[in-house]
Amino acid sequence: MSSRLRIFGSPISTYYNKIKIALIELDLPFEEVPFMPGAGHWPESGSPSGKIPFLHTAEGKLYESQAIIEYLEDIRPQASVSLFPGNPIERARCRELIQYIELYLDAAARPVYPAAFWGAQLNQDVLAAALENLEKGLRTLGRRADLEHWLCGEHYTHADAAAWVHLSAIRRTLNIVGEKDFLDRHLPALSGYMDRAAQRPSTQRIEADRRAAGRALKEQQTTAQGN
Ligand SMILES: N[C@@H](CCC(=O)N[C@@H](CS)C(=O)NCC(=O)O)C(=O)O
Repeated sequence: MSSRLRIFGSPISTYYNKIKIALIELDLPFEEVPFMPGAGHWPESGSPSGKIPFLHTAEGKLYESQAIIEYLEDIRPQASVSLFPGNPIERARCRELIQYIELYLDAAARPVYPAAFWGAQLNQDVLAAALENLEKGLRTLGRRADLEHWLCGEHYTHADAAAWVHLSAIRRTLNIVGEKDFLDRHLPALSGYMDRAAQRPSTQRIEADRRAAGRALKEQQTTAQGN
């Protein structure tokens, strides 16, 4: 069991929230340390890649959200319920779904984020490529995920945490760039699934923190522009 876990990053980050959901669901006490990417070269960058999130533990530092998730599972309190299914083939399928979500959906949408969230000009070619890749990613996920329940079946897993953080960010992005119905058109069962995931206390906590951090960031930017 760990004595002290410190997660570095920001509640506006999808990968940070994937880990934060795991910490909450696995009942692991943790501390949040605000850290934005772009802090310079390693080691000032906080992580070797310069990306957030990363985790400091009493035993050492860890980078990359999936490696961190696996570590949290290894140290979780015995009384907590694992967020991986019990049997090996289902556990592997859960990891497979996380790969689909991160490699084929998050990575597909990311080129549009600067226009959606950071004030950059929207490039129509970039948007068209993102939509084409997202369509393929949604088709792939839909073939393997159980959208009528939790993605891996009866129980909530890390795949559901990954689905919420990335797909809700993709949904916000598509709304901003005028593609509001894209997800429903290409994966109709997703909407009911997302409504169900939104009810979960861990989802509600990360969403409240994300909105508060987003507001604080906007205020900071407005103040900086005024100076
Ligand atoms: N593969 C990494 C991805 C982390 C990632 O992309 N983080 C974003 C924030 S959500 C970031 O730091 N972006 C800034 C950058 O790429 O410089 C993980 O799983 O932890």
